[in-house]
Amino acid sequence: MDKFEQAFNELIEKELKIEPRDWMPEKYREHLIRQVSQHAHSEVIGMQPEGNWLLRAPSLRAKQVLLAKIQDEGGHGLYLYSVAETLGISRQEMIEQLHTGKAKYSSIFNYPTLNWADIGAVGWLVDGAAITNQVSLQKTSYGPYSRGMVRICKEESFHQRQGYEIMMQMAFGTPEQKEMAQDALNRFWFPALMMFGPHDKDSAHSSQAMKWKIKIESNDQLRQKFIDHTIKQIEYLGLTCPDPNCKWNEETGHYDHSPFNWDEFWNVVNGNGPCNQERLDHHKKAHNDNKWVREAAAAYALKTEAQVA
Ligand code: FAQ
Repeated sequence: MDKFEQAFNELIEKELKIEPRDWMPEKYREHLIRQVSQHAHSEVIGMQPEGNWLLRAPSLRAKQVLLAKIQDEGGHGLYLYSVAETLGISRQEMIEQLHTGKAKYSSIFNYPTLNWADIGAVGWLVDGAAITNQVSLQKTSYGPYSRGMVRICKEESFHQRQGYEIMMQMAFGTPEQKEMAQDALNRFWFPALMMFGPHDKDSAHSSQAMKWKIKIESNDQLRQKFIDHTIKQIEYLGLTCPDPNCKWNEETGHYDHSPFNWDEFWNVVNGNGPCNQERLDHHKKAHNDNKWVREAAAAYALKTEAQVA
């Protein structure tokens, strides 16, 4: 082991941060580029299922709140692309990897939002799951990613509450609204739990990620944490958990759950979910349609640079 590797290992061991100009193993850099770029793509693609309801929000207030939330998600994508750029990949390369299917984004965004209750379920469950993971990632070993997570988590907690507020309005509304809330919960429960990734034993990257302290808690630990605190929120709403086996277990001190449908998960991850094609087509179209904006901004930046020089 040379002195650079030794210095890197010491920083990891002492739970200090690795910064962009520090020496790092090539595999650590590649691992982070993969994870952070996929995280960025998830934030950006995640704007689509919610954007679907912007023009149909039931009140001006609801529309303003949803618009602010969706803009925040776009902002999170931009922070995260910037984090990945500090590791030596360009934004253009990341977008190409998304468009060619080399880079993934979260499975959850390949499910449709069919009605307004689904917007509540996305904010409550999807942002709730994202926060559970991201609070843990605040302690990740790569400095820019960790600092980005601190800011993102503050905004995500507002997002989770806007979703829960919609769920409360629906669950405490008319019987039809309550039924819609239950139906949204039924459809989003298992896909939200699968956002945490495969079980630890099947997770290809977890073991190394935990050695490098990129991941602080495992997929299963985070999933269990999310289940444990969300069940109480389901009860408060007067709704029923769609998993009949979700019962408190005195021995483990956690809620149990049924086995997940991993075939469905991998099917969605591998591009065959209900909305995969639509999400990617939409992103590609927006990217191509907005080419002139990127060109104009680049030309303006060059002109300003020349004037300053
Ligand atoms: N979907 O070995 P692992 C949000 C892939 S942000 C798709 O366990 P890892 C905000 C994984 O990439 C939500 N693919 O992988 C919002 C790998 O494939 P690869 C996104 C998945 O990296 C709310 C393979 O399976 N959050 O929601 C998924 O150690 C509302 C093997 O898996 C993040 O990205 C999945 N669910 O753990 C926005 C957080 N799970 O890369 C708008 C950061 C696994 O070899 C609206 N990411 N895969 O081709 C992470 O923490 C991790 O990357 C995990 C996966 C936990 C997602």
